Amino acid sequence: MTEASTETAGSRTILVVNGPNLNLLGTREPEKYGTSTLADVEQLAAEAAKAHGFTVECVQSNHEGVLLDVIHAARNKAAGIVINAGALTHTSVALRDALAAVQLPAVEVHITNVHQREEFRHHSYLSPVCAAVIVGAGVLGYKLAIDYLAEVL
Ligand code: CA2
Repeated sequence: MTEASTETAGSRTILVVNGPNLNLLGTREPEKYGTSTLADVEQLAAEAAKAHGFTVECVQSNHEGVLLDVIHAARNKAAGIVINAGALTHTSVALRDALAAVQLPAVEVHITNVHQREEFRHHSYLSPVCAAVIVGAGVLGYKLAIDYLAEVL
């Protein structure tokens, strides 16, 4: 079998996952999260991916179970994952287990510098199973995450 024929159909797709409340981006608390909307972030991600010959699949959900299903499905569709799990970052063993199970390179992104915020935001269940973590770079962090994945994939 040639190398090309072993490639899965979705191997140039990067899954971009946004968790709870990130649908509110650009509509509330601009001093904290900036003025870009979720649609802006998804466009930024798509453009960054395109520059490297990748495409993105973008999903936002306020429901942990939906996020788990999307991560499981990525196993057969995506080459890597960019994830901002929102507050679930600090609570969800289930999301960590899902990321570990799919064995795809993942980058954890946070718009804000969580280490400058409340103590409970300093711990992430996801960081130990992610290849890289980008915090505090604003929405630029999504582009940096895709640049990184394109480099290592
Ligand atoms: O800095 C980040 O990206 C966070 O993942 C954002 C989460 C927070 O719980 C994490 O600790 C850090 C909160 C997402 C809420 O998003 C909003 C956006 C605009 C307005 C209101 C909420």
